[in-house]
Amino acid sequence: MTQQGAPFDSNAMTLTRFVLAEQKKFKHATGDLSQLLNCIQTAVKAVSSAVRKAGIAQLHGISGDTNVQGEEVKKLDVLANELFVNMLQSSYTTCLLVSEENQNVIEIDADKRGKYIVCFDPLDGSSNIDCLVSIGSIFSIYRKISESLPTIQDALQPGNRMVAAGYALYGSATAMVVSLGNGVNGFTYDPSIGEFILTDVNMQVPKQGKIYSINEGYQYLWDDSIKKYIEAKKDPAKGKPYGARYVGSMVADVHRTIKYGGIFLYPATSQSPNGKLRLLYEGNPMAFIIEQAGGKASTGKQRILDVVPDSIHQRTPVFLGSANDVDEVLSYISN
Ligand code: P6P
Repeated sequence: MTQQGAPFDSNAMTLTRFVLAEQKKFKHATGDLSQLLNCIQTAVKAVSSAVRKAGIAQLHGISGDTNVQGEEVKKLDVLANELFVNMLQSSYTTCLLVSEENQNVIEIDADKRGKYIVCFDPLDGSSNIDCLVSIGSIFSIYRKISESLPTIQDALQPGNRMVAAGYALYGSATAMVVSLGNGVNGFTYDPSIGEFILTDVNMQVPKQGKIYSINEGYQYLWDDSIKKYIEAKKDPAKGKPYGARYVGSMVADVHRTIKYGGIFLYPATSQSPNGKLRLLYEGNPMAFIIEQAGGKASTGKQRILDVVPDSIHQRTPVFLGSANDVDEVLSYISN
């Protein structure tokens, strides 16, 4: 009787193996970054499990913060944040954390302190949870630069000092896309073995796309240059119009942009002069990944990774994706 189903790959390249192999390329590597990334991986696996149970939680009459047995049920974004903070702290590799969920930096206890700073959004797009639209987690990693105890300045480094970045996408499958500064690779979660398997080797953003991604509901609040650019995508002087795609979860919109090309825009508006997206745990990590994949990421005035942050929750306009498409929108902005 032959075995049914797909053959079992006894040598699958897991994210864990990939990170260790990357570590071996650097003879002075201590293994701390590998340890940190594996702890992030554990947090993502736990968040993925919680996200996929969310719908069932609703069905079982869980409303508000207690279930039918009267037990406390945490909101998914609160739970995701706790998972990330606990996994990062217990990695013994971090000294300072910046979370979208915490007003202030999180200082790691002295006995667990390491050399890395992690800025993260534990559950980005959480407004989409109840309608089961894809959501994600985003993280970026920096080395401590202060001589002794970590300070807020360690958390306010420009993105061009980033060591690594990645995101998890809780979509039709759970995926992780990671860059250690040497290209971008995508991994898909295989629940049967509990590992992320390498599925997208050396991801590259197409140089030119055919999709634009922006929330058109704010059209009347945009600068005229953005209005003209979007109009030109819809009614080009020559060639075909672009397609419009907007999920409303940055991770989903950016992932599609990497895979298919095109441009994701979250510009400033007359009501939000710095846009909506946060620099430290949305703009910077996504800019790092996009650039590592051959694309571009701009605030409209400068490279996102060159912005020197003033505060940990500051916002930034975002124009990222295919290099030619970003260059084109910048040509409209500068005119
Ligand atoms: P809007 C989700 O709330 C988020 O932070 C990003 O994931 C997403 O790109 C953006 O906001 C969507 O914002 O204003 O279009 O709903």
